[in-house]
Amino acid sequence: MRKSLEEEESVGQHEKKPAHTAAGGTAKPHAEHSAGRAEKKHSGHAEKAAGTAGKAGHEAKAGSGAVQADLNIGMVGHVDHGKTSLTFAITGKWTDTHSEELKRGISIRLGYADATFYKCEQCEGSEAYTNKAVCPNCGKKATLLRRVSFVDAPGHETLMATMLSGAALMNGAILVIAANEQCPQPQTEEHLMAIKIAGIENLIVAQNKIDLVDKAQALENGKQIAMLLEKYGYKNVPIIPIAATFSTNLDMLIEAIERHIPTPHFDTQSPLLMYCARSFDVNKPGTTPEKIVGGIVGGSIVQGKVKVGDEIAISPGVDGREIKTRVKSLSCVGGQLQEARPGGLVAAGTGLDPTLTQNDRMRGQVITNPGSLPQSVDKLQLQVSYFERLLAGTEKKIATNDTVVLTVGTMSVVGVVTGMQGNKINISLKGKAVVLPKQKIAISTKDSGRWRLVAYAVA
Ligand SMILES: Nc1nc2c(ncn2[C@@H]2O[C@H](COP(=O)(O)OP(=O)(O)OP(=O)(O)O)[C@@H](O)[C@H]2O)c(=O)[nH]1
Ligand SMILES: [Mg+2]
Ligand SMILES: [Zn+2]
Repeated sequence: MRKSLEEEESVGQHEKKPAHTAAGGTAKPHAEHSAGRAEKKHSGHAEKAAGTAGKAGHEAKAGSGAVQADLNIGMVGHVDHGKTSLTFAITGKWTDTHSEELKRGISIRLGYADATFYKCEQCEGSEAYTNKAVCPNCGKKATLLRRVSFVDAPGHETLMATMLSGAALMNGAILVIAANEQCPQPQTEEHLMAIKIAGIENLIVAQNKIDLVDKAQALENGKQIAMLLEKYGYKNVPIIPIAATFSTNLDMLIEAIERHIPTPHFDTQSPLLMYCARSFDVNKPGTTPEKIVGGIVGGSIVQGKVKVGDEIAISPGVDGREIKTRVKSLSCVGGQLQEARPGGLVAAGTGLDPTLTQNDRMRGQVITNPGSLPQSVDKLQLQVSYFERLLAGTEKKIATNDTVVLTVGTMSVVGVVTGMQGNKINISLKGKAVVLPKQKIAISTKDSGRWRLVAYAVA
């Protein structure tokens, strides 16, 4: 099994700055909430294993009425700009749970958390939008709008492969941009490129950390944001000023999500197509063989449906061979499901040897009904299109013999350029990938020791 890019990458040594405080800022909206935040942050640990499938079967009795989220919204943007803080403000879950993440203060893996949005019929304007069942303004019962899964991407430059993989699951995105820094920062732009490639049209900018800037700085930053959006062809994108750690303007953001990121119309009739973004083994060391639970694969269904008991094929599989297994359980954040549909994150318990699913080893795999997919390939010919960045670097074009990383769906696969004619390049992959017709492929090359997204191609 090929090593995931992430295993090859190491998170940089950059020590993350300690939490900024509102002390240095001008406005200090809702500063009184900050104490509670620190507390809640720790309660996040308890939810650790939970994730999407997590405690499959523990908290969820069969038929417990678990509701799968309607769609996934990505949290993207430069390192430290507040993606995880905003995910927490919206969902109440701190998604950095791994010891490395807590130690370094940066996100390393994709984080997952669900929120339910409501609208109060008594209140007007943005104030009517909330993530609470009871309106915080007037105390009346609010009407449920929908359930949303958030995919919290890491912003560190070495973790682009992880971010790209997450982008394949996103139906819309929130680009988090810190107002107290020049815009764009490198990953602000790179993440925007990535969601563009992933075909994400519905975008909102959360202009974060407004507690740390004055009005003039906020306006200047807003202009820079508008220029960036224009460059990538994003029109009518709402820019919502927020302070994630104080939940400032959270209602405005929820309103923007409800208005600008509609639930897509999913195709549930075609054969199953699910992208695996992570996988794990829920057995504790020393579990007796008869109690061992099969490997769990988590991700999102992009078309079709799956039921408990269905036979599934996992491609490209292990060592280039497709794997077939049966779905033993299905779950979402809220508990067990009998059937899963496109939209919010789900996890499937399978009959796989759990060692195969340890530590996200199945990330990038495509899950389908057996026989419904094109064969996986190890050679590709691609017509590439390059990006021209606002932040001009020493951009170099792809050349013969270059090593590249292709991201296809949630799969990152290393390849070597074996030949080229103009922008048409031939690539030999170090492994296999499932490439669907017209699928967009992100191409990264190594530049001064790190992978940079430079181009894309349409299969
Ligand atoms: N003052 C202030 N600080 C904030 C705000 N939002 C986030 N921060 C702080 O900024 C730092 C980074 O926040 P995170 O939420 O971890 O940022 P991130 O974008 O998830 O970072 P990566 O996942 O590593 O890319 C933390 O110390 C937060 O407390 C805000 O609105 N105001
Ligand atoms: Mg984070
Ligand atoms: Zn109300």
